[in-house]
Parts: sequence; structure tokens; C-alpha cells
Amino acid sequence: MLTKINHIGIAVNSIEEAVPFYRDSLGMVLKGTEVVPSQKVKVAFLVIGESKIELLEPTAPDSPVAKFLEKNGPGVHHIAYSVPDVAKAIEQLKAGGTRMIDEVPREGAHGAKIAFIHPKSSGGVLTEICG
Ligand code: CMX
Repeated sequence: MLTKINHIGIAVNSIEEAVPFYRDSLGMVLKGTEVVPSQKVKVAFLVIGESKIELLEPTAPDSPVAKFLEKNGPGVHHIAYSVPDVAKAIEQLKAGGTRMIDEVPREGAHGAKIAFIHPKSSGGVLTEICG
């Protein structure tokens, strides 16, 4: 069902302050930033080879990422896997007993279809599937 790791999401207080480490110290390429209003986050995509890191900065105090930062501080927020068909993957996961946060695909960055698996079903690791 999964084809590859799509990206790793990292929660930060400030994209502007976090980018120099990834871009200048690690040599990753900043591909751009985007606000995802529905999820109250600003995201920055950094690329190295085939791999991507997504920095997540909250855009409002009640953003889920703001809550995450309050509870845990900055750090790894989620791991996203590519699937060919998100709706189909949701059905397959549910049929196998996996609890989903999203039972229907929603829109993520770049207009991609995404869905989150409930961390209770994935050993505490917030897991995203994306198309
Ligand atoms: N890691 C581990 N557990 C997490 C978590 C994380 N990053 N985020 C939330 N949880 C846990 C919560 O603690 C909660 O646990 P309990 O049920 O034990 O209390 C559970 O997951 C559900 O969380 P919630 O906040 O109550 O549920 P919501 O449905 O309101 O939201 C979620 C869940 C994951 C969608 C939201 O917290 C979130 O992180 N939204 C931002 C998503 C994001 O990263 N979007 C960026 C763009 C996406 C992209 O294109 O990649």
C-alpha cells in the first residue's frame, strides 16, 4: 500500500529561525513555504535528494501545532507516507482495524489529499498518508 516515505514533519516555533540550520548547515534546498489555513499552519518544504522535511509553524494560538509545541516543545511531529490512492488506503487501514483521525481524505499542502492515522493505532507516532 505504501510506496515511500513522503516527508517527515517537524514542529517549530518559527520557520524563519529554523530554516538556516536545515538549509545552511545541512545543505538542504528550501523549496518554498505555504500557509494551510484549514490546519492553521505555515509549512516549509526542504529537500535533500529524494527526501523531504516539512517544517510546521502554527499560525494561531489554537492551532493543533501550537498545542503540540506547548506540550512537547519543538521536534518531530509526524511521518508521512505516499500511497497511490488515499481514499482506498483509508478503507484498507480501517478494514484492518486501524483507527483513523480522518475517515475521508482532506487537503494538505500543495493541494495533496492527506489523512492522519490516530496515534493510538500507530504506537504514539502521528502518521499521515498522502497521495
Ligand atoms: N504526535 C503524537 N500524538 C499526537 C500528535 C502528534 N504530533 N498530535 C496529536 N496527537 C494525539 C493527541 O494527544 C490526542 O491524543 P489523546 O486522544 O490521547 O488525547 C490524539 O492524537 C488526537 O489529537 P487531537 O488534537 O485531540 O485530535 P484532532 O482530530 O483535533 O487533531 C491532528 C489531530 C493530528 C490532525 C492535529 O493534532 C494536527 O496535528 N493537525 C496538524 C496537521 C498537520 O501537520 N498539517 C500540516 C499539513 C499537512 C501536510 O500536507 O503534510
